[in-house]
Amino acid sequence: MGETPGAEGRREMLDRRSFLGGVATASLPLAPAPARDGGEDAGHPRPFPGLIIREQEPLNLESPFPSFGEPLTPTNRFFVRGHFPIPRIDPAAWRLRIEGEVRRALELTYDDLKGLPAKTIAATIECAGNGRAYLIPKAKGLLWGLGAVGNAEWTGVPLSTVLDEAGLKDEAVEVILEGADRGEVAEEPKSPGAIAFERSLPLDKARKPEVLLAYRMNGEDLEPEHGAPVRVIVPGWYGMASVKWLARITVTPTPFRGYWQTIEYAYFGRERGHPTLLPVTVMEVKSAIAQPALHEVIPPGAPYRISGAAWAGESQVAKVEVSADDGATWREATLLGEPIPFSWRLWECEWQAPHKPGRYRLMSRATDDRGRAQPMAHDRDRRAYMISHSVPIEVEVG
Ligand SMILES: Nc1nc2c(c(=O)[nH]1)N[C@H]1C(S)=C(S)[C@@H](COP(=O)(O)O)O[C@H]1N2
Ligand SMILES: [Mo]
Repeated sequence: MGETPGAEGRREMLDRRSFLGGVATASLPLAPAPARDGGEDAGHPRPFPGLIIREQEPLNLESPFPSFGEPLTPTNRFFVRGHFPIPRIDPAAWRLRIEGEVRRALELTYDDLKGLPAKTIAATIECAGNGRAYLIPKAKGLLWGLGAVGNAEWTGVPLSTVLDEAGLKDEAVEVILEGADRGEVAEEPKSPGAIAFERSLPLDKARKPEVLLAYRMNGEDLEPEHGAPVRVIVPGWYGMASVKWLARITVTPTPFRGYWQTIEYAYFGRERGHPTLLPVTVMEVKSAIAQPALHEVIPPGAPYRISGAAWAGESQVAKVEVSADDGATWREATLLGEPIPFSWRLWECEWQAPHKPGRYRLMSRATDDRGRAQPMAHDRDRRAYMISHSVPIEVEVG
């Protein structure tokens, strides 16, 4: 790059490194489409056995949610969500540009980034379309069941470290995070030709210490499917904010209105009653039942341990309750382990299966520490995103 501001900035950064030490609907839940095993396909490498293929190209894989029982989702069971073909990027050739409303444009190599002080954060990532299979009427888009969510440990450099190095100008209001993946959205609403996957963060979130430029997931280098060599992790926000294959950061003087936050991943907020299209951001409070699985057969009269996970975006899960009588009565579940900010909380609840054989519907509902309760029905203003309502799991006692 020669003597560009980028090269200058990079040198400065390296020199200063040492200083940086510092009830939804009346009807029954729909079973998601029959699953194919993510390890079955002969033509593709198979790092992901046991995942459900929702789409082959671009690759979209769902976790088998009923098999969850660990606080951390193993990487090879973590859902994969992509809009375009996966770019394969040689870490040695990777460059991250930081430009726009900054005092010094920077260009970082993989080694530059790895030389900066890193931290590790456990964070739950949920796709904003998770649970879409349960919407009635049937929604457009990928029909995820319960498993477009996972909890992993992410290691990387806070985005704020890099923004501080570049120096934000007074005019700066947002950062656009741009992935290296590109393509044309062929179905309506179409994109204006080939576009990148990119999302913006307002500066107040971009500067939060939890937002990372991550290069490791669960202690290993990122897999290509999860954004190698470097992705953004935006704890507390729906997955679309956590841009994979990060290539460029552009600091802007105005809010960004790109495709992936206006046409897609946007919902209707209400400002003084006027519906206003807003980008999807913070995760809602939500719980889901992992065990029993849908249509599981349970012996009558026996104790059964219902279990699952609950998460609440930027707040904490305060309680989870379970109902076996369509919401007439609720029992408080036990929250397991300790609360970890931005991470889901596993929970369990003993249930005495009825003696009378038949079909029963189990529901869970979470409440967060700000008093927000998980809704029983999907709010239409959210379109096909932020699907957080309680999904009943029907089981067969007999
Ligand atoms: N560059 C890029 N980043 C992306 C996406 C994408 O298509 N391209 N998909 C987003 C969406 S919608 C989600 S839910 C998460 C999923 O992350 P994962 O595939 O590691 O589970 O990545 C986000 N980051
Ligand atoms: Mo997503």
